Amino acid sequence: MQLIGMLDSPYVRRVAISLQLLGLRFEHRSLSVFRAFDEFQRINPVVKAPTLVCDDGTVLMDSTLMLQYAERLAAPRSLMPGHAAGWERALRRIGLALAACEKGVQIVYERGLRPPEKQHPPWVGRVTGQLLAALDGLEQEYARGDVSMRSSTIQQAELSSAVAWHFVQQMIPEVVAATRYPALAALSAAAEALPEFQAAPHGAGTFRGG
Ligand SMILES: N[C@@H](CCC(=O)N[C@@H](CS)C(=O)NCC(=O)O)C(=O)O
Repeated sequence: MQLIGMLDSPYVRRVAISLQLLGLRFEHRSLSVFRAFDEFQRINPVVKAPTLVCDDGTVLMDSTLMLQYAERLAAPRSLMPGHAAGWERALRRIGLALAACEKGVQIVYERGLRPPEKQHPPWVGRVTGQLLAALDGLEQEYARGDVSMRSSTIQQAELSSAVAWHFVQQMIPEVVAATRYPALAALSAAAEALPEFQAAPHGAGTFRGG
Protein backbone atom coordinates (compact mmCIF):
# COMPACT_ATOMS: atom_id res chain seq x y z
CA MET A 1 0.00 0.00 0.00
CA GLN A 2 0.99 3.62 -0.48
CA LEU A 3 0.68 6.38 2.07
CA ILE A 4 0.38 9.80 0.43
CA GLY A 5 1.00 13.07 2.24
CA MET A 6 3.67 14.98 4.09
CA LEU A 7 4.95 14.02 7.54
CA ASP A 8 4.45 17.59 8.72
CA SER A 9 0.80 16.55 8.93
CA PRO A 10 0.11 14.90 12.29
CA TYR A 11 -2.51 12.74 10.60
CA VAL A 12 -0.06 11.39 8.02
CA ARG A 13 2.53 10.88 10.73
CA ARG A 14 0.23 8.91 13.07
CA VAL A 15 -0.59 6.57 10.20
CA ALA A 16 3.08 6.14 9.18
CA ILE A 17 4.07 5.30 12.75
CA SER A 18 1.08 3.04 13.35
CA LEU A 19 1.63 1.02 10.16
CA GLN A 20 5.18 0.28 11.28
CA LEU A 21 4.10 -0.72 14.79
CA LEU A 22 1.42 -2.97 13.30
CA GLY A 23 4.02 -4.68 11.12
CA LEU A 24 2.47 -3.51 7.83
CA ARG A 25 4.71 -2.58 4.90
CA PHE A 26 4.00 0.57 2.93
CA GLU A 27 5.57 3.03 0.52
CA HIS A 28 5.44 6.71 1.33
CA ARG A 29 5.05 9.62 -1.10
CA SER A 30 5.62 12.98 0.53
CA LEU A 31 3.21 15.04 -1.57
CA SER A 32 1.98 18.44 -0.43
CA VAL A 33 -1.77 19.11 -0.60
CA PHE A 34 -0.83 22.67 -1.54
CA ARG A 35 2.34 22.68 -3.63
CA ALA A 36 1.56 19.36 -5.38
CA PHE A 37 -2.21 19.88 -5.59
CA ASP A 38 -2.57 18.62 -9.18
CA GLU A 39 -0.48 15.49 -8.61
CA PHE A 40 -2.33 14.79 -5.36
CA GLN A 41 -5.66 15.30 -7.11
CA ARG A 42 -4.80 12.65 -9.69
CA ILE A 43 -4.44 10.14 -6.82
CA ASN A 44 -7.31 11.39 -4.68
CA PRO A 45 -9.65 14.01 -6.22
CA VAL A 46 -10.59 15.13 -2.69
CA VAL A 47 -6.91 16.06 -2.00
CA LYS A 48 -6.85 15.01 1.66
CA ALA A 49 -3.68 14.04 3.50
CA PRO A 50 -3.29 11.33 4.46
CA THR A 51 -4.51 9.30 1.53
CA LEU A 52 -3.93 5.56 1.56
CA VAL A 53 -3.88 3.63 -1.69
CA CYS A 54 -4.58 0.00 -0.79
CA ASP A 55 -2.97 -2.89 -2.65
CA ASP A 56 -6.14 -3.41 -4.72
CA GLY A 57 -6.17 0.30 -5.69
CA THR A 58 -8.91 1.40 -3.29
CA VAL A 59 -8.26 4.95 -2.11
CA LEU A 60 -8.94 5.63 1.57
CA MET A 61 -8.92 8.93 3.41
CA ASP A 62 -9.13 10.01 7.06
CA SER A 63 -6.40 8.74 9.38
CA THR A 64 -8.80 7.14 11.85
CA LEU A 65 -10.49 5.09 9.13
CA MET A 66 -7.08 4.06 7.74
CA LEU A 67 -6.09 2.90 11.19
CA GLN A 68 -9.28 0.83 11.46
CA TYR A 69 -8.36 -0.75 8.13
CA ALA A 70 -4.77 -1.33 9.27
CA GLU A 71 -5.89 -2.88 12.56
CA ARG A 72 -8.07 -5.31 10.63
CA LEU A 73 -5.15 -6.27 8.35
CA ALA A 74 -2.76 -6.67 11.28
CA ALA A 75 -5.06 -8.61 13.64
CA PRO A 76 -4.45 -10.06 16.16
CA ARG A 77 -1.75 -7.39 16.47
CA SER A 78 -3.37 -4.17 17.69
CA LEU A 79 -2.54 -0.75 19.10
CA MET A 80 -5.82 -0.64 21.03
CA PRO A 81 -6.40 -2.11 24.50
CA GLY A 82 -8.01 -5.50 24.79
CA HIS A 83 -10.41 -4.66 27.62
CA ALA A 84 -13.42 -2.29 27.82
CA ALA A 85 -12.11 0.13 30.47
CA GLY A 86 -8.84 0.56 28.64
CA TRP A 87 -10.70 1.04 25.37
CA GLU A 88 -12.77 3.89 26.81
CA ARG A 89 -9.65 5.57 28.22
CA ALA A 90 -7.90 5.18 24.87
CA LEU A 91 -10.82 6.71 22.96
CA ARG A 92 -10.86 9.72 25.27
CA ARG A 93 -7.11 10.27 24.77
CA ILE A 94 -7.29 9.81 21.00
CA GLY A 95 -10.24 12.23 20.83
CA LEU A 96 -8.28 14.87 22.72
CA ALA A 97 -5.20 14.30 20.55
CA LEU A 98 -7.22 14.61 17.33
CA ALA A 99 -8.91 17.78 18.60
CA ALA A 100 -5.47 19.24 19.37
CA CYS A 101 -4.32 18.33 15.83
CA GLU A 102 -7.42 19.85 14.26
CA LYS A 103 -7.17 23.10 16.19
CA GLY A 104 -3.41 23.32 15.60
CA VAL A 105 -3.91 22.83 11.86
CA GLN A 106 -6.65 25.49 11.84
CA ILE A 107 -4.25 28.01 13.40
CA VAL A 108 -1.50 27.09 10.93
CA TYR A 109 -3.91 27.50 8.00
CA GLU A 110 -5.33 30.76 9.33
CA ARG A 111 -1.84 32.21 9.54
CA GLY A 112 -0.37 30.67 6.43
CA LEU A 113 -3.20 30.76 3.93
CA ARG A 114 -5.21 33.86 4.76
CA PRO A 115 -3.87 37.32 3.88
CA PRO A 116 -3.07 39.33 7.05
CA GLU A 117 -5.90 41.81 6.43
CA LYS A 118 -8.41 38.96 6.26
CA GLN A 119 -7.39 37.31 9.55
CA HIS A 120 -10.14 37.21 12.15
CA PRO A 121 -8.73 37.45 15.70
CA PRO A 122 -11.94 36.25 17.45
CA TRP A 123 -11.81 33.04 15.45
CA VAL A 124 -8.11 32.51 16.21
CA GLY A 125 -8.84 33.19 19.90
CA ARG A 126 -11.62 30.62 19.94
CA VAL A 127 -9.52 27.98 18.21
CA THR A 128 -6.53 28.68 20.47
CA GLY A 129 -8.74 28.19 23.55
CA GLN A 130 -9.96 24.89 22.15
CA LEU A 131 -6.40 23.77 21.39
CA LEU A 132 -5.25 24.58 24.92
CA ALA A 133 -8.31 22.84 26.41
CA ALA A 134 -7.48 19.68 24.46
CA LEU A 135 -3.85 19.82 25.61
CA ASP A 136 -4.96 20.48 29.21
CA GLY A 137 -7.12 17.35 28.99
CA LEU A 138 -4.19 15.32 27.64
CA GLU A 139 -1.84 16.68 30.31
CA GLN A 140 -4.26 15.47 32.98
CA GLU A 141 -4.48 12.08 31.30
CA TYR A 142 -0.71 11.59 31.40
CA ALA A 143 0.03 13.38 34.69
CA ARG A 144 0.67 10.08 36.46
CA GLY A 145 3.48 9.30 34.01
CA ASP A 146 2.68 5.60 34.10
CA VAL A 147 2.55 4.72 30.40
CA SER A 148 5.06 2.36 28.84
CA MET A 149 6.77 3.91 25.84
CA ARG A 150 8.54 1.00 24.16
CA SER A 151 7.91 -0.09 20.57
CA SER A 152 6.43 -3.32 21.90
CA THR A 153 4.03 -1.63 24.31
CA ILE A 154 3.09 1.84 22.98
CA GLN A 155 -0.55 2.11 22.00
CA GLN A 156 -2.58 4.31 19.64
CA ALA A 157 -3.61 6.74 22.40
CA GLU A 158 -0.05 7.52 23.46
CA LEU A 159 1.22 7.49 19.88
CA SER A 160 -1.39 10.00 18.70
CA SER A 161 -0.97 12.18 21.81
CA ALA A 162 2.78 12.30 21.26
CA VAL A 163 2.36 13.13 17.56
CA ALA A 164 -0.13 15.91 18.38
CA TRP A 165 2.20 17.45 20.96
CA HIS A 166 5.22 17.31 18.65
CA PHE A 167 3.19 18.86 15.83
CA VAL A 168 2.13 21.92 17.85
CA GLN A 169 5.64 22.32 19.24
CA GLN A 170 7.09 22.25 15.72
CA MET A 171 4.49 24.51 14.09
CA ILE A 172 3.15 26.94 16.70
CA PRO A 173 5.38 26.74 19.83
CA GLU A 174 4.61 30.36 20.72
CA VAL A 175 0.93 29.45 21.16
CA VAL A 176 1.60 26.57 23.56
CA ALA A 177 3.97 27.10 26.48
CA ALA A 178 5.84 23.80 26.82
CA THR A 179 6.46 24.44 30.53
CA ARG A 180 2.71 24.20 31.15
CA TYR A 181 2.67 20.61 29.87
CA PRO A 182 5.50 18.63 31.51
CA ALA A 183 3.78 15.25 31.22
CA LEU A 184 3.09 15.72 27.51
CA ALA A 185 6.62 16.95 26.92
CA ALA A 186 8.01 13.83 28.64
CA LEU A 187 5.65 11.53 26.71
CA SER A 188 6.71 13.16 23.45
CA ALA A 189 10.44 12.94 24.23
CA ALA A 190 10.12 9.22 24.97
CA ALA A 191 8.09 8.64 21.82
CA GLU A 192 10.40 10.60 19.52
CA ALA A 193 13.28 8.36 20.65
CA LEU A 194 11.54 5.24 19.30
CA PRO A 195 12.75 3.92 15.93
CA GLU A 196 9.26 4.08 14.40
CA PHE A 197 9.00 7.80 15.20
CA GLN A 198 12.54 8.46 13.99
CA ALA A 199 11.81 6.68 10.71
CA ALA A 200 8.90 9.09 10.12
CA PRO A 201 10.15 12.45 11.39
CA HIS A 202 7.94 15.54 11.28
CA GLY A 203 8.71 17.52 8.14
CA ALA A 204 9.07 17.35 4.39
CA GLY A 205 11.10 14.13 4.29
CA THR A 206 10.08 10.67 3.20
CA PHE A 207 9.56 7.70 5.52
CA ARG A 208 12.94 6.08 6.13
CA GLY A 209 11.94 2.47 6.14
CA GLY A 210 10.37 -0.05 3.88
N1 LIG B 1 -9.76 14.01 9.91
C1 LIG B 1 -8.73 13.94 8.91
C2 LIG B 1 -8.00 15.28 8.84
C3 LIG B 1 -6.97 15.31 7.72
C4 LIG B 1 -6.57 16.72 7.34
O1 LIG B 1 -7.27 17.69 7.60
N2 LIG B 1 -5.43 16.80 6.66
C5 LIG B 1 -4.96 18.07 6.18
C6 LIG B 1 -3.45 18.09 6.21
S1 LIG B 1 -2.86 18.14 7.84
C7 LIG B 1 -5.44 18.25 4.75
O2 LIG B 1 -5.68 17.30 4.04
N3 LIG B 1 -5.54 19.51 4.32
C8 LIG B 1 -5.94 19.89 3.01
C9 LIG B 1 -7.39 20.19 2.92
O3 LIG B 1 -8.15 19.88 3.86
O4 LIG B 1 -7.78 20.73 1.89
C10 LIG B 1 -7.78 12.79 9.21
O5 LIG B 1 -7.77 12.31 10.35
O6 LIG B 1 -7.09 12.30 8.30
